[in-house]
Amino acid sequence: MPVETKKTYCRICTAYCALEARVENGRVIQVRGDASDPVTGGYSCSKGRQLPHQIHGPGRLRSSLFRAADGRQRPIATQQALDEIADRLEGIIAESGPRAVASYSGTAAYANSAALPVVRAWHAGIGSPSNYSTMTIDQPAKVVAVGRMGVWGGGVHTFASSDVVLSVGNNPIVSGLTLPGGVPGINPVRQLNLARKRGMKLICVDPRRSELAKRADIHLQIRPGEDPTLLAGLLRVILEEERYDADFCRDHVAGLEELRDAVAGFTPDYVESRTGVARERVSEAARLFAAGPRGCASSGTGPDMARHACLTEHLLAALNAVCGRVNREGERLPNPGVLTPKLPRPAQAVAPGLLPSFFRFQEGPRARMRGLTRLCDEMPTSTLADEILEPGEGQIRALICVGGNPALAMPDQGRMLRALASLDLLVCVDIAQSETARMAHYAIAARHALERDDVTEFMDMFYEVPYAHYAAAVIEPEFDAIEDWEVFTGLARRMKTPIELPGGSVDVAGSPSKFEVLQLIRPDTRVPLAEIRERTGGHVFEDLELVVAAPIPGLEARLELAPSGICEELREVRREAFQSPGEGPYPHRLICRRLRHVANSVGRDFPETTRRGTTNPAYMNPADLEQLGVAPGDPLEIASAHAAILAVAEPSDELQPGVISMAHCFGGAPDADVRALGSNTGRLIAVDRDYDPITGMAPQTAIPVAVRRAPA
Ligand SMILES: Nc1nc2c(c(=O)[nH]1)N[C@H]1C(S)=C(S)[C@@H](COP(=O)(O)OP(=O)(O)OC[C@H]3O[C@@H](n4cnc5c(=O)[nH]c(N)nc54)[C@H](O)[C@@H]3O)O[C@H]1N2
Ligand SMILES: Nc1nc2c(c(=O)[nH]1)N[C@H]1C(S)=C(S)[C@@H](COP(=O)(O)OP(=O)(O)OC[C@H]3O[C@@H](n4cnc5c(=O)[nH]c(N)nc54)[C@H](O)[C@@H]3O)O[C@H]1N2
Ligand code: SF4
Ligand SMILES: [Mo]
Repeated sequence: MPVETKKTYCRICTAYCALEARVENGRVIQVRGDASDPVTGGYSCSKGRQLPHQIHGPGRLRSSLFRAADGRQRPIATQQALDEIADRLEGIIAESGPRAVASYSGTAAYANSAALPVVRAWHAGIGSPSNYSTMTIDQPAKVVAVGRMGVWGGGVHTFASSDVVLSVGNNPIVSGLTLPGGVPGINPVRQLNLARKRGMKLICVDPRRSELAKRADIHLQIRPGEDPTLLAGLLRVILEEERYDADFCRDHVAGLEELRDAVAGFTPDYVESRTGVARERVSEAARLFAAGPRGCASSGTGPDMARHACLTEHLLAALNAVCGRVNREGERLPNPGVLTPKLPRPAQAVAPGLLPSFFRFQEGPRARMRGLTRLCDEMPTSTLADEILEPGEGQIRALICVGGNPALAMPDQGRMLRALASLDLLVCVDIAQSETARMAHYAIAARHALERDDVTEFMDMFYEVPYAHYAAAVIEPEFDAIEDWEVFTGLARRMKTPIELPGGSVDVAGSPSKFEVLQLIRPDTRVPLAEIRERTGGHVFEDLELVVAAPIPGLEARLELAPSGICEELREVRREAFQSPGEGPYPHRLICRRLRHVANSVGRDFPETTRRGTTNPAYMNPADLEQLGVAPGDPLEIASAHAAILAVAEPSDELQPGVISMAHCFGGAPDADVRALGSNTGRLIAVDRDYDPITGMAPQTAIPVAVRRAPA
């Protein structure tokens, strides 16, 4: 059998690296970065290069399973499983109403270009608002910030055109995360080096000397969770020293004086005492950012997992707004979006009321707890466990998980495990025998990314150039596996409910192809989907030209610097008692991080990971370990006000004393061996304590903890 080489892209993280897959006998035997790709340039990481193991290795879910009367999971034909699931869903809806039927879409559902829209449309079809996803436990604060301030029609300055970049709690060199104006996660070191060569300056705010911080011109090694104070301090310097763009502010922002008043108390001395960043460094960073002339402030998960995340995101957007860091009328946008509808990009603020429902909150169906509302077109995921556990009208009885692993990923893991175990029906659509799949009544064997078509739609607006990649399936599955979205069209066919997409209804009675469904999801792309599919590999559509348009008359609006709640929250932060390091019953701060060799819960069984050791170490400053009398590799006990976990100590001089840096999505049962499985930081979090009043997120970083040697 000859070996064929086929082009595709990796979907483990959103860097979407273009790959060449070597296929022999219908199996992927090797993948490598595609050096001919105009954007990803041959880059790949060890996770991507281990895709053959993910597809063909022992962790793969090679058959759908049902839970038999004896409690064991047994193989079942997928279509038979869908018959039975549809029956049970109909029964639950008849008894308890459609709200009792929920879904949770995880990171892998976002990587499938048809899954999310079909899941949402399926929910609309059955009349259930109970769709959840990782969006509302990840960075919903960014969505809230747009929903309160409004947004500039012409967009912020791109990385490639920036003279200065302020990156807060984002480590794209490891995470591959790309956000507008931030350091791109695609071939990140190369992109950074190119930018440095043209003189770009990087300011990095991170409690850890991260891979990105090591390459920054200024690293502000902040105390965990103190971003609002630092950013308010930066704004104060810029406003006080009149370094902002007064012309832009006069014409396009509102609330400047209120904001100025609200940040007045964040004096350099106060900022230094609270954040641990020397006052001179704060001023230096503020002046460098304000000097621009082009640039962008942006963030990753770090500050968005902390308390006051919505305020932090607002202050970042305010920094960009007061410095006028937006594309002006007549400027050419380097990427108008290949798969995005042909809408104009005007040089004006767009008011929150004109934005799509995705950005709205405090309207529509409400969660039954904590006064929370829909956000990002979904119910807030922090309430999912309680919506399952809490009796009464609207209680969730059935949950379909697709491309997610809530048993390990969810903050407040104990609560989520209890909730999952209490469901009348748990369905898990996964490629692997995940922790959630093992708990399910039905585990549905899904097609792997390389066994299906996809297009780079999630990243479309985040690329710096008009790039798109349509990857056709590289191989067919060796067994009975189904596409994620086909689970929902299959259920819709059986339940006789519609699936309406922007381009029309899905023919659920027939068997539409992925391409047809993608066309219904994106009926109005700048480049026709068929044209993107015709190319093998990724392509830059050079001819796409979009110039920032003149403002649309009648839609005048201003970027709102001081919407309701913001100045109040700033004053609240200023009044808050804050702890100095080492004080109180929980003197340490546990911060979130990503590890290079795993993506959330994915990759823990990859050969390179298991060679390295399978735990998620608790990284700490060596002086802390010495003080605790703990040697590297020894077990530690980490206790929050909610729970305690064991973890394996690992010295790291990237951290200041008092800080512990640990990855999430590890661990097994509470009493499992931490050296073999790692430990679950989500256990330390209580979703009903200290949560954000808009997003419902409880802090997933800067968690106050006490650390000691593990008791024998
Ligand atoms: N304490 C703490 N908790 C956190 C975080 C934190 O920083 N700290 N981070 C949070 C964040 S940002 C996120 S996004 C969540 C992640 O939460 P999840 O998305 O729930 O977790 P993942 O491990 O990414 O789950 C991916 C699952 O999809 C499966 N999969 C892979 N490919 C496919 C496919 O093609 N089809 C299907 N059906 N399944 C597939 C994998 O086997 C895996 O089981 O965790 C959150 N939890
Ligand atoms: N290798 C790998 N890649 C991944 C993932 C993975 O698990 N592994 N997960 C994927 C997912 S779901 C997501 S959402 C993205 C996330 O992508 P990123 O947001 O880039 O994630 P991290 O690499 O954890 O970077 C967050 C940084 O924030 C810092 N930080 C922690 N607490 C604070 C704080 O209070 N303030 C500030 N300023 N910084 C803080 C951490 O030290 C860390 O360096 O990555 C994705 N890519
Ligand atoms: S996991 Fe690695 S190879 Fe795959 S897209 Fe992300 S950076 Fe690229
Ligand atoms: Mo995430």
